[in-house]
Amino acid sequence: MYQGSILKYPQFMSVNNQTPIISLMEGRTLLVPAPHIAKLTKVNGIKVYLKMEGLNPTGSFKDRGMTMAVSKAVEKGAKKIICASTGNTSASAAAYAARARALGYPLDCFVLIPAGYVALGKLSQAMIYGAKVLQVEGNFDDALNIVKELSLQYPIDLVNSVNPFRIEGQKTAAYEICDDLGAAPDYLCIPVGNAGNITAYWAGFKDYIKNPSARPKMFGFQAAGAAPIVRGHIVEKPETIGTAIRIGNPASWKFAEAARDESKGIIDEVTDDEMLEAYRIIHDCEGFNCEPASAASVAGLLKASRQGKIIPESTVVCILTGNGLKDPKTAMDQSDMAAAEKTYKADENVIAGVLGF
Ligand code: AN7
Repeated sequence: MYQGSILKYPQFMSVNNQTPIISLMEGRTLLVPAPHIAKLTKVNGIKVYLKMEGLNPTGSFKDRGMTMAVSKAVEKGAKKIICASTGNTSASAAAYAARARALGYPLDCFVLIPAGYVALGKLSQAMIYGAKVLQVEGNFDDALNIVKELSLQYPIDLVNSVNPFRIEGQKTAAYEICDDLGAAPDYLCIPVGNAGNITAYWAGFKDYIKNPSARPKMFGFQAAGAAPIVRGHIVEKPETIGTAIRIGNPASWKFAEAARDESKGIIDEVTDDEMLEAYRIIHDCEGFNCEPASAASVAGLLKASRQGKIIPESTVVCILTGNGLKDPKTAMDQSDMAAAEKTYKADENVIAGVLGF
């Protein structure tokens, strides 16, 4: 029986028989073909797949790292964990702390989030999972600085991706892709925020694919209003509709650059308009879902194809990092609200008329 992402690939994880595995059966997410997006790239013979990370237990890829971080925290007897978050990390940390408590380990979870910039679905998850949610008057980068300091000064474990166990756990998505395709893809397109995930995927491909030339090129995409790696300097006031990646000073900046350089990839930016267009395409033309920031991977693929950076006959995997239900507000804002709010008489003939019969 499937026992979660750590026990699926224990040879690559820092666990032993003594480690209490705190799992919610994360991982084993679907890799689905995206023929419409493939067509839009206009690249001959291209195959495009979406890795549906929104299918994880709390609806994002963070669960893969959190199962490791929380298992290791519990192993060493931690009683409190803390993180800063644009939303998904907080939902995941809160859920795994609840799971730890269910298994008999007392573990309190504290999360710092930028006031007013966390999608409702994520905030509600952190709350119902029993975390203490503190909204700070600042952005993610401010919150991360605070929790880093607190974890140095007080007995509280940091579960942001600066925690190496988070990155280690997130490598499992790369293994799954290789297992599903029978090889690594040629390109891996992925949104970049704090840059932990691109770091983890690259480490995962290096673990799994011994021949360097058989590893994918890493194509990371930041939001244009929050693109410090692209610009080469910290962005003091990051802004983007993809609030998950509204980050101006990524913790894993150097590792992301290494992933880019070692794989002969790129880290580029996509505008909010490009992200929203891809967000619509993923829903309306493929039938799959994701949150706005996740669509940066597909927006990036479309941009890179226009620029001739994708060679014919390639296999491309785009990571859809989070579930579309996390952010109902953006979905509604992108839709025809006037039409949705109009009401009709409960009458068959009236409705038939509206349907155009
Ligand atoms: C849906 O939850 O940083 O480059 O605090 O939620 O590894 O940071 C979330 C990041 C992409 C970027 N897609 O990944 C947090 C947080 C979604 C995300 C990213 C995030 P990283």
